[in-house]
Amino acid sequence: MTGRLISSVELSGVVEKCVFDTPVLDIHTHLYDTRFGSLLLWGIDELLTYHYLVAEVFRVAPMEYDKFWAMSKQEQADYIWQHLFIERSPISEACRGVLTCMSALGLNVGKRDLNLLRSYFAEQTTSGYIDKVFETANIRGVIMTNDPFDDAERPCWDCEERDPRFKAALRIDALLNNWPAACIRLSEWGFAVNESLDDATCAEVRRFLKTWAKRFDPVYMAASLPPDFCIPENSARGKLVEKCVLPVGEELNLPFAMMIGVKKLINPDLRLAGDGAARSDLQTVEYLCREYPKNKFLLTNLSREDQHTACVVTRKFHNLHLFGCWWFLNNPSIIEDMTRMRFETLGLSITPQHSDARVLDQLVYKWSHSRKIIAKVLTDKYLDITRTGWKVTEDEIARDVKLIFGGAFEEFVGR
Ligand code: FIX
Ligand code: ZN
Repeated sequence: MTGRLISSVELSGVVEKCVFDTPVLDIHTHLYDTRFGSLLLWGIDELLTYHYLVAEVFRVAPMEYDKFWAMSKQEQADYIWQHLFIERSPISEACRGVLTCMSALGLNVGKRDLNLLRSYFAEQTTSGYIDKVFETANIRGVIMTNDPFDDAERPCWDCEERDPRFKAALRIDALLNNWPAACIRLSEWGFAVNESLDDATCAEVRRFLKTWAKRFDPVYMAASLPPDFCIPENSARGKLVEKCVLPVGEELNLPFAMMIGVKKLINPDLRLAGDGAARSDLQTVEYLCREYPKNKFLLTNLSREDQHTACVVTRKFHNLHLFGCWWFLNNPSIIEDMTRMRFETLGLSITPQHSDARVLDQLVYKWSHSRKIIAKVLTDKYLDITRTGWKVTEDEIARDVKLIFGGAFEEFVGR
C-alpha cells in the first residue's frame, strides 16, 4: 500500500480532485480527427443544432419539418437559441451542456449574446480547437465511430496520417441491420456475396470485415441494435453475427460492442433526432457470452429498465464489459442511479461513462457533468468501506479512477 491514508473528512475533496485530474479515454464518440475535414463538427452553431436540441425545440415551437430542415445551420441555431434559451430557461441537460461548454472555455454566457459567442469560434482553427477542447475536458483519447458504408467517410481513409488521440471503431449497423442493401454494396466493392448467406458468402463477409479491420485498426466492432435483437435467430443478422462477426472477432481479438434498444426513426420527420428507445431481451447477451467464451463483448443498453439486468448478466461473464450511460440515459439523475448500481454490483470492472459526443465541444460538458456525479458516487462507496476501518490511500484512489476512466477497458480489450 503506497501513499497517504485518506481520512473520511478528506475523502470527497481528494476523490473529486482525482476524478477531475485523471485524463479519460472516451470509448464511444462520433468525433473525427482533422483527416476527416468537415465530418468533425465543432462550434456554437453545431452545439445548438445537436439533434437532442432539435427534438426539444419542436416541442415548444413546432413548425413544418421541411421548413426547419431548409433553414441554414445558423438559422436553425438562432431558432433554437431563441426558443430554448431566451424564451425559456435552458434547464434541460442538452441546453445546460451548451452553457457549460461556453463557460468552461471562458466565454460570457451571461451576456446572452449569440453573435458574440460566434465571434470566438470564428477565430479558432480546427486543430488548435481540438487541442483546446481535449485539454479543457482532460481527454487522453477518443474512440470514433467509423462506418465503411459511409460514402463521405470512406475516402478519408486514403490519408495515412493519423492523430493517435483518435482511435477507430468498426461500425457495422448497415451490415447487420439491412443485409439486402449491404449485400448490394459488398458486391459493388468486389466481394462475391449473395443474399442467401451461404458458406461462400459468409467467407466473403469475413473478408470484408478483415479488410476494413486492417484499414481502420479498430479497438472494437460495434453496432446499434433494435430492441428485438435476438441470437440465435434464423435470420440474416443471426447468421452474420455467428458466422461472420464473431469468427473475425475471435481471430483478430476484436470485441463486439452491442448497443441495444434503439427504435430507429419513431418520428422520421425529425431525421437524426427521430430515434426512440425500448426494452430489450438480454438473454441474447447471455447466449453470446456463454456460447462464445473466446470472444469479448461490450454492452450498453438504451432502456433504463434494462440496466439492472445488464449488471447481473455482466457479473456472470468475464468476457463481457459494461459501459456508458447511453443517449437518453445521459442525464444526471439517471447517471447517478446507474453508476451506484454498477459500482455496487460490479465494483470497478466497468466503464461508467462515454460521451457519445457528436460535436467536439461536447466533450467539455459531457465529461464535466459526469465527473461530478462519478466523484460523488465513488466518495460514498469509499466512505462505506472507511466506516469498517478499511482506509484507502490517495494512490489507491488514483489507481481506481484510472481503471474506470479507460484502464479497465484497455485491460479488457487487451490494448
Ligand atoms: O448509435 C449510436 O452510436 C448512437 O449513439 C447515435 O446514433 C445517437 O444519434 C447519438 O448520438 C446518441 O447520443
Ligand atoms: Zn453513439
